[in-house]
Amino acid sequence: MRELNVAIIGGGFMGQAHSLAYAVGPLGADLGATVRRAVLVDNDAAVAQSAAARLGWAEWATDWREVVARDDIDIIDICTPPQLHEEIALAALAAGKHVFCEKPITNISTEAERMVEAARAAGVVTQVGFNYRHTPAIAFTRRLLDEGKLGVPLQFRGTYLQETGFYNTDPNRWRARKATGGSGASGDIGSHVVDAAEYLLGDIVRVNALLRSKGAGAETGWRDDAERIDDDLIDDGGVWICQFASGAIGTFAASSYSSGRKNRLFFELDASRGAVEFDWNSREEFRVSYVDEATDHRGFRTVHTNTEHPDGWWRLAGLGTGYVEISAIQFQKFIRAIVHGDDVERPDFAHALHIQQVMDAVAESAITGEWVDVPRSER
Ligand code: SOE
Repeated sequence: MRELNVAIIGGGFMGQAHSLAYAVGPLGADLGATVRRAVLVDNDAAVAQSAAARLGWAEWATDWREVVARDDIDIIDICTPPQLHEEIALAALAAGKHVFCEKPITNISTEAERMVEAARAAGVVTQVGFNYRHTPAIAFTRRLLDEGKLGVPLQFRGTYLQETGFYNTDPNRWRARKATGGSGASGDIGSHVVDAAEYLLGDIVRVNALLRSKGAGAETGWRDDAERIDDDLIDDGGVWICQFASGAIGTFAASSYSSGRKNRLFFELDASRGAVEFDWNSREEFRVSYVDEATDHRGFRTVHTNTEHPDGWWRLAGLGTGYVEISAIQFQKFIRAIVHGDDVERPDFAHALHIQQVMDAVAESAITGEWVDVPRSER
């Protein structure tokens, strides 16, 4: 059987999530190849050595350029801070590697445009780590839309709330600076709910946003402190409204200062024949309502996902499809695309470019106070 050798660049939090996904993914489905955790790269030798041993990588290294050039490596998986994504991806694409990149694809969409062009020229498989969309309940919502069972989407209301801001207080961590992290909660976690929205409803074409920055003082918002918007001020969250190309409309909220919220990605979707409600904190189920329900049975019903649903992990509903499983599912799709040329929809570089263009528009609108158009995607 074909063996695919992976080199992962970055041995931190997402490096661990990806390592678990590589270990579990091939056991959960026939991918047509084995996946070998060949090299873990981190610029800190001690981190690289300990993470490689702990996460089951055959080798460790500190020089990503040397690893990208190796003929025995088939896949480069980028788990570094986003300001490094473009340089590593362009080198890996030039070397003919398939590239998986953590989100955001980059901090600014002009960099992402170059990555999309290089990927097209290289003719390889690319994907970005918008993993929540692979949750069976979200993938099934997309199936209901595709089959017309929900009718025409009317309104999407999505939120992604965490309380990490209160506890991740190191001012020197890369996420705390715009020059390295690119944005605060709006791009870091807001991009996930934007991806879910575009996966379900298609392109967002314009946005209007308010962002708040802790650095701007607790009582004021982003727009009131325009002079405070420097290269390194990041948002602690924000709200924005949008219009989709389909004519549907949407509202979003993202915050890393939502006390008590434990990684709560949540959305409601209203459509002409029904509605869906999803909460990552109850991810084994979702709630659906159909307009044409019998009059004495109208209202939301709770559906529990299992192998009846896309990428359902267990026949027995309620066993759990968590963060490792959705990351394993995303890699199953990535590997199948490499081995079999599967054209199943995946968040490739071209899709991730559009997400970045939406987030760039959110950041611009938060400064100008105006509606900002988003280029149509090239998907
Ligand atoms: C932010 O706290 C974060 O780690 C995101 O960066 C990830 O993309 C998300 O999956 C979990 O939360």
